[in-house]
Amino acid sequence: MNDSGESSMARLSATEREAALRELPGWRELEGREAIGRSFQFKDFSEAFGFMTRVALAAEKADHHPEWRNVYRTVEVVLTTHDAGGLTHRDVLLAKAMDTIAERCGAA
Ligand code: H2B
Repeated sequence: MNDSGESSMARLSATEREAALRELPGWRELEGREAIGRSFQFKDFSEAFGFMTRVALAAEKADHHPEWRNVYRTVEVVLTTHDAGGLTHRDVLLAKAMDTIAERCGAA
């Protein structure tokens, strides 16, 4: 793994988590768990599932996978790095990718 790959697997410090969240409006820190979460709303199930399909391909490519739950047009996401026991740069990257994909999929 290269340098950025290695650093992407290091747990973020509290200061780094704060800085990362400032760049991720809409995301929040979960209580009692070192993880971030966000809820996405789409027009209907088809758009929500389209979003999940695109994210799934990106997640598989990055070998970093979301915890998520879909109810009709809502997708609730939790990101953390189990391998590191907390939040890492990988979660921040996936959160940003999800925001970009959601915007393209017409998220509210
Ligand atoms: N996804 C997430 N969100 N956290 C991980 O720690 C993680 C993952 N680990 N996807 C990966 C896969 C790991 O289990 C494999 C073996 O690389």
